[in-house]
Amino acid sequence: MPKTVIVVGHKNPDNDSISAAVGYAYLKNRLAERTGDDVRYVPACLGPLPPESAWILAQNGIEAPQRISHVHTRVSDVMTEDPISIKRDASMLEAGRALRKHNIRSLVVEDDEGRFQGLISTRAIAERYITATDELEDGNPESTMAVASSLIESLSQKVHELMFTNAMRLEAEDVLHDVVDDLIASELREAVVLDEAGHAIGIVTRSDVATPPKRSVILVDHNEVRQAVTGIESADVMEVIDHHRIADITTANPIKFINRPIGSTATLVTLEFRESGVDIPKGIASVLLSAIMTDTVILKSPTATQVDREQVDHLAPIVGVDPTEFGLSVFRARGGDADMPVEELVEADSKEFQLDDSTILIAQHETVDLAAVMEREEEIREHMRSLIKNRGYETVVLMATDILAEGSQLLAEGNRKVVNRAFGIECTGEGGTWMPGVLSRKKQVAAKLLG
Ligand SMILES: [Mn+2]
Repeated sequence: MPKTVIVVGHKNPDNDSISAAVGYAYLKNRLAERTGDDVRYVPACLGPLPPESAWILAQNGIEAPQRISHVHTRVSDVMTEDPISIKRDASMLEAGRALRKHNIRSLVVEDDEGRFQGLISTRAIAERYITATDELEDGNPESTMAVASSLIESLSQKVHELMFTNAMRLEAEDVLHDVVDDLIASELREAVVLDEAGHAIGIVTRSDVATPPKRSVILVDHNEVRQAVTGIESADVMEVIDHHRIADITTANPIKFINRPIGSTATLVTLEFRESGVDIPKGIASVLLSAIMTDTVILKSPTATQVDREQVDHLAPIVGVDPTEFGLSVFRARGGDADMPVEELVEADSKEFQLDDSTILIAQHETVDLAAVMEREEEIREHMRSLIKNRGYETVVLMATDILAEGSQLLAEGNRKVVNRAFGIECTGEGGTWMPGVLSRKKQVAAKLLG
C-alpha cells in the first residue's frame, strides 16, 4: 500500500485553501510518478466547501477534497489488513495448518456470512495440549494412552470450541491513542478491527502500537497551529506552502517551506507547476485561477502583486477564458448577494456615527455584482427603515461598493436632506446614487457627513 500524505488548508476553508490543496496534491502525485515514489497525495479539507469551490470543482469533474476532522494516527494506519480467516466449523487441524502456512499467531474465526466470531491463536492451541497432559501420571501407561487419544481428538475438534471470543474490538477510524492503553492491558496480544457489518477487516497487535507511525501532512494557505487540522502537533508536517504571516508550526526536520507576500496560495502552486515542468491540465488550471481571483478580488485587492498577475496570464489561456469575466463568474457562483439574508447584507459591515444629538448608521457592502444587490433594493430599503424605527437612527446610509467598477451606489433612508447636502446630490427613495471613486466609508463618506 502506498504511503499517504494529506494536503490540507486551514479551518473554515476558503476557495484558496481548497484549490491550493487540490492543485498541489495533483502536482505532487505527478512528481511522485516521475520519481517512482510509492506515495499518494490526498487533498483534504476541514469544513464544508465554499459554494464557488463546489461549483468550480463540479464544472471540471474534479472530486472534492476529502473532509477530515483530525490527523491523529488511526487504527487503520497501523492494522494489518485482510486477516487470514477460518470458518467456525473448521477443525483444529485445519486451523493449525493455516497458522503454519501463513506463519501467523492467530486466525479470525467467522460464521458462514463472514461475520467475526472470535480468534483462534497458537496460544489457545498450546493451552489445549498442555491441559491434556494434566492427565498424565508418571509410570502409568494407561494415562499416556489417554493423553495421546485426547490430543488426537483435539485435531478434529471444531475451532469455535476453542476460539477466544473476548478479543478487543476496534473500528478502523478509532484514534489509536484512545485505544492503546486498553489494548496493552487486554488478555490477548491482538485486537480485531471490524467493519459495520461485523466483518474482520484488520488485526492490531501490541507491537503495531509500540511506535505508531505519524501521519504525514502538507499545509497549504496557513502555517498557524490555531488554524490547522486537529492533531497537527502529533503529525509529521512535510511541507508548507503559504502567503500569510509566519506563525507557530514547528517541525523536527528541515522541510520545504514556501512563503511569499503575494495574493494567493494558488499563485504559489502555479509557480511550482511551472518550475517543475509539469503540465497544468485545464481542470486544475481552472481551479487555481478561480482561487487567485477570489483571494485577490479579481486582482483588485491591495494584496495582489505582479507575480499573481503573471500566473493569471499563464492560467487564463489554458482555461481559455478572459480572466476578469471568469473571476466574475466565480464570484457569482458564491451566490452571496442574491441569497444572503438582508440583515447580513446591510449590517455585517456597519458603523454608527454621532452627528450632534442624532446617530447615523453607515453600512458598506462590497460586491462584484452590483446588479444582484440592486435587484433587492426594495427589501434592503425596508430593512434600513426598520433599523431607523427600531434603533432610533436618524439616517441609515448603505454604500453598495462595486469593487470592479471602483465606486459605490449610495442608498439613504431617513433624513436624506443631510446626505444630499453633504455630497451635493439628489438622493431619492429609489435607485440610489452612483458615486464613482467612492470606496472608503471613513474617508469619503463619514468624513463628509460629519464634517
Ligand atoms: Mn489564501
